[in-house]
Order: sequence, then C-alpha cells, then structure tokens
Amino acid sequence: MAEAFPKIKTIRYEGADSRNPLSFKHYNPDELVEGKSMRDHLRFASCFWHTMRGRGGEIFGMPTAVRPWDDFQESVETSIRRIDVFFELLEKLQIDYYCFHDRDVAPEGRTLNESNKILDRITKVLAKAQKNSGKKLLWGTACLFQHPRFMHGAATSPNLDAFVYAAAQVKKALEVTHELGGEGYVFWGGREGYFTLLNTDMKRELDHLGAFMHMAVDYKKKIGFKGPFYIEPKPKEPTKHQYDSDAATCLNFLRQYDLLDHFKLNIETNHAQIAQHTMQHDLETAIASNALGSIDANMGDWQLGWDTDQFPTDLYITAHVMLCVLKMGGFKTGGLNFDAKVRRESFEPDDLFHAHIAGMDTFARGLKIAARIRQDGRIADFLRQRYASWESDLGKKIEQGKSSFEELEPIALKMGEVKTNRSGRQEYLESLFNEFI
Ligand code: XLS
Ligand code: NI
Ligand code: NI
Repeated sequence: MAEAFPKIKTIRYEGADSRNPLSFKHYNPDELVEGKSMRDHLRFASCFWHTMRGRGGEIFGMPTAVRPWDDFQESVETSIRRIDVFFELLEKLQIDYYCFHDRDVAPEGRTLNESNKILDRITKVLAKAQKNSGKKLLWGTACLFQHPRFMHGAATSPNLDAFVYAAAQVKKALEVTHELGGEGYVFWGGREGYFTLLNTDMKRELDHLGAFMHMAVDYKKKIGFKGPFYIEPKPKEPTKHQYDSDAATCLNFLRQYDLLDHFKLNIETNHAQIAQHTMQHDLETAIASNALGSIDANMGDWQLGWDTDQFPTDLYITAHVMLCVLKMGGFKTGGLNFDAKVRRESFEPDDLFHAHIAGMDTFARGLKIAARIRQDGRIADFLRQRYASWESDLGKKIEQGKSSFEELEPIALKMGEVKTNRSGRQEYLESLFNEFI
C-alpha cells in the first residue's frame, strides 16, 4: 500500500533548539534517565479508537477530520487499510505500543458468531503488522457501550441477556488480546452505572459486576493469560454516575469482591480531573495499595466539566505523573497510552503527528523534571523532616500497631500543649518545584 503520510519521515530527536515541528525536542528514546532509556521509562502507546476512528464529530457539528485513506465504512477492507495506516504512524512516531477495543479494529457482523469471525480475520492482520514492525499490544479491551443492546449497561444491566452477551464478548476479546501478546487487559465501565436510582438496584448491579469479574479471572487463568487486568476509573460519562468513579472507589470494589490480587488500575488524567481530583491524587491512591498498573495519558480542561481527552501538554501534570511513576519503580506491564484526540479544528492528517509529538515531548520533559527533582533531593528532605517525630521509639511503636490509647494518655497529660508544630511551607515548596520546570 502507498504510504498514508508520504511527506512525513520518521520523527527524530533534534534537541530543544530545533525549529522543525516534525521533530522531537525532548524525547530522545535511547537517552538514559536514572540509568534507564526514556523509551523504557515512558512506554508510549497510541490508541486505535481516537487515532484511527476519531472524526471530530460532536452533537453540534459534523465530522471534520480529513482522512484520505478512510471511506468511513464498516467493512473489513477499510479496517485492514486503517491498520496499515496506524502502523505507519506508530513507526514514524517511534511509538512502541498500541491499544484497541475489539470494535474499533473490526466491524460487527450480523450475529455474535459473525463478529467473532471478522475479529479473527483482523487479529491475523494485527499479528502480522506487529511481527513486521516489532510493535506491541499494551492492552486490549471490549467495547461494551456503543451498541444499543448495552443501553442499560453490560455486566450491570438489569437485562440478563445483555450480561450474557457481554460475557461472551469479553471472552473473545481476552482470547484475541492473549493471542496478540497483549501485556494487560482493560475494563473501563462504559455504561456500568446509572442515570437514576429510581430504576436501579445498586447492590444487585455491583454484585453482578463482581460475578462478571470473577468469571473473567477464571477464564484468564484457563487460557494462561499472564498480564494483569486493569480497571479504569471514571466518575461520569456516559452515565450520570459510573460505578468505577475514582481510584478509591475501584479499590473498594476490588477488595469487597476479593479481586485485588488480579487487578490493578489504569488511571486516566482527564477522568481523575472530572472526579474533582488531581491526577496525582488518584495515582497516589493507587500506589498506596500497590495497584497502579497503567496510565491513560491525556488531560482535560479545568473550565469544562467533561472528558475532553486532550493530548497532554501541561508540564506540571507530566512532571507529577512521572514523579509517581519513578517512585513506584517504573511501569511493569503498563505504559503511557495517549487516550487522546486531536481537536475538531485540528482536522488535517498531519495533526495526528503534531499531537503525538506534543504529548511525547511533554512527557519526556516531565520525566527529566521528575528525575532532577529526585536528584536534587530538597523536596524529599523536606518530606522526611516533616515526619521526623515519627522516627522516635514511640512513633515506630504506633506505626507497628503496638501502642494503645492507655499508653498514650499519660504521655499527653505530661506533655501539656503540643509544642513542636512546624510550617507546612506550601508556597516555598511550590516555588521550589517551579525551579525545575
Ligand atoms: C473512555 C475511556 C475509554 C477507555 C477504554 O472515557 O477512557 O476510552 O480507555 O475503554
Ligand atoms: Ni477519557
Ligand atoms: Ni481511557
């Protein structure tokens, strides 16, 4: 097939002084940071849904995207062409990983059986493209939210038929992900939630979701899929309230249904933001339970309340994200998946390159900023100092769960007033952080 982007050659690192918009100014794949290549730290992925299927349409306006290779039909031929174009893009951008939903890569057939057969054909095409290019599947997932059959949810639908259909679809998506060597598998609860509690038995729906996940775990073991499952939190959209609202809610669900051994979280920046958290908050929440698996790297707009899925260009966010990732010792099976779409006004094919380059360079800088902050050590020292009183024998005893109210009361009575509080120095720390930006 002729190239889809004949004028664009492989994007290369040219350094911060380069004026070539189609170059990396900061992402230098083989450059070492803390002894590991940037490529291995960042593990970039592009997503098939936004990159290849996004057309810039919204409720007020028609699609704007110009995609000369695409006739926008749900056909196998078009699907195959899209895969060719996608892998050309991955290669030219030096992105090592990708992610997909079953239905973004392959059209639905008239029956589930036919859909499965089409997906099998497409899986062969993907396998070949992976082999030829060395690109890898970061994770796969099933689309359980687009088709009208899932109008009331999938695993949490009040309609058993929908649950059964969803189970069969996830079974197949798991097989395909496994066949393609996927490093993980994502559950994003597309319509697992509600619009009104007047028609919803919440407890029952959550029990069903728990049962669904246990079946998925059983099946994963059966086929020998070793990668982790990830739950991707999101508070709303498309439903008013999604059951997987945020990291803490997901962890509670996983603990309650005894699933935590098999799941980690895939945290998306924009989702954390519309949950009224910072990305850092949800990452820290996941890390505290040893459950940060992967990241959907994008960002929202603080003036808008919805999931705008913008390419990440905010250095503060990427620096904080990479501080978290370095702190947990790096990704294992996860990575930075650009679950991001070009704006409706950025309609030209080249914008796909500009957008990914922007995200990759912003994360490369975030990584370098984070590494410099760690090397400098002043913020870590401050934190250590702030908790220094806990290094005492009494502090250690409490942390080990070996103290009691009865032990502490006489100490408090003798101590009198709490004397040794120190300033939290927020403004100083924010300004110190700025030194590295
Ligand atoms: C939607 C989600 C979705 C998941 C994959 O908001 O981000 O794209 O990442 O199903
Ligand atoms: Ni999103
Ligand atoms: Ni996502």
